[in-house]
Amino acid sequence: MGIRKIRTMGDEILRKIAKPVTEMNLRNKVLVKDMFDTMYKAEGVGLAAPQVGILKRIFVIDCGEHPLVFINPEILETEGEQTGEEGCLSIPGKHAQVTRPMKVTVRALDMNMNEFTLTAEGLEARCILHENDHLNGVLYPDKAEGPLVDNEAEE
Ligand code: GNR
Ligand code: NI
Repeated sequence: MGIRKIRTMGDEILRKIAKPVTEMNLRNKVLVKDMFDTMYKAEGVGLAAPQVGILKRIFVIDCGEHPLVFINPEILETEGEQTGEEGCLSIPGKHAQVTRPMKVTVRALDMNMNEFTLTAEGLEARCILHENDHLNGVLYPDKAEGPLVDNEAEE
C-alpha cells in the first residue's frame, strides 16, 4: 500500500498547471496505484496527481461503478447543468454547492497509453470535471455558488 500525503488548500502546488505524461513507465504505474490506495483510504471518489504533489496530468476516479484512470484528459463536449454538493480531499471538512454540466464527454489515455472516449453523467460527470480542474490549478471554491460550509455544521 502506497499512501501518499494529500496536499491541502494553501499549498501552492494545487494552483499550478500539471504537465502532460509522455510515457507509461514504472514510476507512473506506482503513482497511479498509490493514487488509488490514497483515494480509497481517504474515502474519496476521485483524486488528481497534483493533490499528492505530482504535477502530471493524471487523475483516478471511482464513483461506485468502476475504477478509471485518465491520463492527459481532454474535455470534448459538455451538456446540460447540475447543481449539487461538492467536497474535496484537499479542503477537508467543507463542502459547497457547485453548478457544473450534467454530461461530459472526455478523451484520455489509459494505463497502456491507449486512447479512449467516455461519456458520463451526474456524479461521475461532476467528478471528472472536478478532477480535470485540479490539473489546471482550479479548486471548487473558485466555482462555488454559495459559501464554503463546515460539514459538521449541518449534520
Ligand atoms: O471525494 C470527493 N467527493 C466529491 C464530491 C462531489 C464532487 C467531487 C468530488 S471529488 C472528491 C475527491 C477529490 O477531492 N478529488 O479531487
Ligand atoms: Ni478535489
